[in-house]
Amino acid sequence: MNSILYIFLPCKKVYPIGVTYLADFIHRRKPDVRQRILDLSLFPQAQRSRAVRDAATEFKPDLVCFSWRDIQIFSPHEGDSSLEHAFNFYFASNPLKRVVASFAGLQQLYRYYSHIRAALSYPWLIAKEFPKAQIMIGGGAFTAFADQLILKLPEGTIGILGEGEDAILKVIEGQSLENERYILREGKTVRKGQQGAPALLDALTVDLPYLTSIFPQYREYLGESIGVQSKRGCPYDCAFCLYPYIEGKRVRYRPPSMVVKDISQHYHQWGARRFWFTDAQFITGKEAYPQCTEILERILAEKLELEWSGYIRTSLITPELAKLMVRSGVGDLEVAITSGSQMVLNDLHMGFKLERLYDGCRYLAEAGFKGKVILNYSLNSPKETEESLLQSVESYKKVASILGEERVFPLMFFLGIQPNTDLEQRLLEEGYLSAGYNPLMLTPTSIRKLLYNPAPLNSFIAKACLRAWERKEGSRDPRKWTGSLSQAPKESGPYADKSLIRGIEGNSGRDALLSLEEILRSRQSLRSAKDSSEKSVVTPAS
Ligand code: B12
Ligand code: SF4
Repeated sequence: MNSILYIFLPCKKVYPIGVTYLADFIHRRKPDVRQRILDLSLFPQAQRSRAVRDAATEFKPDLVCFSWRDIQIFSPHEGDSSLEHAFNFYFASNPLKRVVASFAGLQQLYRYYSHIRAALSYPWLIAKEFPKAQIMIGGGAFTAFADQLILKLPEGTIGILGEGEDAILKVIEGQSLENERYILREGKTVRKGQQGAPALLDALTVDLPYLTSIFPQYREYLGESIGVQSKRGCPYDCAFCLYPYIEGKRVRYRPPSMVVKDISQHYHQWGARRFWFTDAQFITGKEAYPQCTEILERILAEKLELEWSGYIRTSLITPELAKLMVRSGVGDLEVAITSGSQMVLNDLHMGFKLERLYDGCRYLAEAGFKGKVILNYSLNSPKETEESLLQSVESYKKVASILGEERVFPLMFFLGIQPNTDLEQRLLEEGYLSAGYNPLMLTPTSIRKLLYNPAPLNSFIAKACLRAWERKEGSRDPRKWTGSLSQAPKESGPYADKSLIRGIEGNSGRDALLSLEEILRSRQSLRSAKDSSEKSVVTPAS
């Protein structure tokens, strides 16, 4: 095979780092293979089929590699108005609000299904109009839902779970995929392979001039946050998380010099100033300290004046690392505290101590950190009680007292149940989910289950959230996106995940926590008043 067309399936505009790494990897090993990257998010929906057809006609690829990054549009967090509609639909006491929410919910369901249908139509277009081309597909969303999606794709499509470098190379060379995580449908049978040793990342760098030549749309990303991967894999076991399933548990590091070379090329050649470490976890443990430290030191040594962010375990930040982070340009951070109860955290196998998380925040404050911290709470996790909810409110107050209230933005980020996670397994065993359920099939009942917020605590958590969101004048979802350029969200600050901006702007998470505290305290005082009146009735007889 001599030519590869990469097609990044439409999603909210985000730098398509995965396909850039794949194309670069192939180019280093097979410089004669012609390659082209097409990012469909940058076209209005009505022009996407034509863009696929035109690119395939002009480029004549032997191999078409589809990259499917996102499917989830029902996000379980308050940056997304679908959570508010869902809560209004299930919990609002005003029937009118329920009716309005049901219409909004229907619209969102329609968008969700059309998004999936449209994404599937492009591989079908290639299969019908360019039958000689081999089709491959991979990416985060494909990996998450491979079992369901492979059944909807043209027969013969090679699906790859997780990283795709070696698999694509093998397909071009005509080698067997037996040691890769492939999935393939033959009629009604689905075949799967298991990855042997995962690739080491010691040679992964990006040749930016080459990339620029095969990705003419790169200009649309000038000024955007650029993804950089410094390692793959996460050794933790957080019950709800899919990342170790996607990337593996074994951590593989890229040499810091190569990571910073990537950054520096984008900095000097494209003028990029904002970077996002796309690692499942930037600080994966103490073993990662030397690599993280060297990356940050090199950013400083090369005098790159940039802003960076990523998923960071605050509990692993040391005073030295905090200083380096701040000096090298760390921007806003998203910290998954999840709960203020150590018992709830332990039950979710989060593998960190709250005290260490507070220490990390303290070190950042001492180092002069001036960014925002989004503090994600997954209220109503398994083992949650009224007491543990109050502990979560306290934990917010504690972090706010360390970093300053004006910097800390709690965000309600309910547990979303994802396939191939411990949480899903546990809920299947408990009968909360039924075996064989389809995670892509959204109905009012399944949404209620998948946005994990079970009884008995659900109703007053929802009440607290709705109360807070109403105060902020209801739903104003700034994420007007269809992927088309004209409707791309306006620059709203340095944070890479623009969908979370809504939660920051309104700071409604703080109100939700404080409302929850109010509700819980009044329940407690009602209970103790009831107890004491019962006691006073009982006392004379005893
Ligand atoms: C970093 C990250 C983010 C960052 C991105 C920052 C940035 N500037 O790039 C932020 C925080 C902004 C973010 C946001 C969101 N994310 Co995100 N994100 C990730 C994360 C951790 C890494 C993605 C990444 O860039 N990896 C590094 C690159 C190199 O890998 P890659 O793109 O996956 O490509 C590799 C493979 O997938 C494969 N591959 C890719 N394409 C192809 C094609 C072929 C043919 C083959 C063979 C292989 C292949 O090979 C590539 C190289 O090895 C993943 C989870 C994970 N661990 O993978 C979630 C993930 C991709 N995100 C996810 C989601 C849902 C979102 C959001 C939509 C969440 C939300 N509801 O708000 C948003 C919006 C994203 C957007 N479009 O704007 C989901 C997608 C699955 C799903 N349920 O749909 C994931 C998988 C997390 C999860 N929930 O499990 N995200
Ligand atoms: S939540 Fe973070 S630390 Fe936990 S398993 Fe997922 S990526 Fe790793």
